[in-house]
Amino acid sequence: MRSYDDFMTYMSGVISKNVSNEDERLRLEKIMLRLRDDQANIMIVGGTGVGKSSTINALFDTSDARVGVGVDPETINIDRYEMGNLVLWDTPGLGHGIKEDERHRKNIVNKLMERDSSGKHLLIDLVLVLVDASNRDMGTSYELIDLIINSYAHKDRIIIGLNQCDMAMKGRFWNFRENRPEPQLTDFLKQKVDSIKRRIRDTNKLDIEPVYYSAGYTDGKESQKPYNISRLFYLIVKNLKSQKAIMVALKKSRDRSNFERDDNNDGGAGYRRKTESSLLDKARDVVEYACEKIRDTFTAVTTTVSDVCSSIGSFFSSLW
Ligand SMILES: Nc1nc2c(ncn2[C@@H]2O[C@H](COP(=O)(O)OP(=O)(O)O)[C@@H](O)[C@H]2O)c(=O)[nH]1
Ligand SMILES: [Mg+2]
Repeated sequence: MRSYDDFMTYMSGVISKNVSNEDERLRLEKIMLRLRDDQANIMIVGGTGVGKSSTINALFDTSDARVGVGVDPETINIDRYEMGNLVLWDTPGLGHGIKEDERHRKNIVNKLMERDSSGKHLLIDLVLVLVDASNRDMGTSYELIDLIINSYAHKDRIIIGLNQCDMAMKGRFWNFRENRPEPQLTDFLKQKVDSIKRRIRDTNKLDIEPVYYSAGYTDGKESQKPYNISRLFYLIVKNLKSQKAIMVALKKSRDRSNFERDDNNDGGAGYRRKTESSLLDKARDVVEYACEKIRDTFTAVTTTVSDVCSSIGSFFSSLW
């Protein structure tokens, strides 16, 4: 039991157990059906070779991904990957020359302002901007970051990832055997994080804490596992709203070893715990939303919430 469908069936079961009125139960089923058909849309944007595809593969189970062909000429450069309730928009960054950049800028802005099918909300639920951690000339990256901050209304749902942190000092001070940075590299990466943070605060009056990580790689017989993907995954879940976070979490990669190495040095346990606790909060939000919609009594809401919280933990644990 780990699909979003299973999850919604389970949630419906728990909620309707506490709804005695037949009419309210029918209304509840409708709400749950609507939530079940919902999708979470994440834009992953960054220059060619920064590691967008590798990051997607490290984070998510892409085995059932359907690749969409751009039909809209305005967004022809954006690749769409649909995996059930999760949709990823793989979007090129800037730095391709004046003419092409102009087109990419338009693509990005259009996508960030696009509405979902209801017309009530923005289509894109979260943006992950990827920057190469070894990048010394940040001009183009800042241009991209500024563009996104200025065009996207959900400022608190912009994540900045510094990928290829293993290569940030040309591979020096990366402990290949233990797959982690040595203190010299950690210092370097922390300085990079701080300088990006400061630049964004000064220019955009916004606080964003970039996260450095490595998506890892496989290259013939050489391969390296990811580092800090657990932290990136946690940030994504934490920043998304209620059911959207759950949809995304249920698409977590089944390869556990992707989530074992991070800056907590505890085999992934710390971020796992934080992610599970965040998911429990999101599940609580879904329950409260559904109960409010059917105008159930206050007692029924609190009973349902505590029912869900006491039994849903194992559902989320099964993701690891
Ligand atoms: N050393 C290292 N290589 C990486 C990392 N992430 C991606 N790569 C490699 O960088 C190249 C470009 O990655 P890809 O995911 O195709 O980038 P995209 O063009 O943004 O989709 C590939 O050869 C990857 O194996 C990383 O964290 N560390
Ligand atoms: Mg790619």
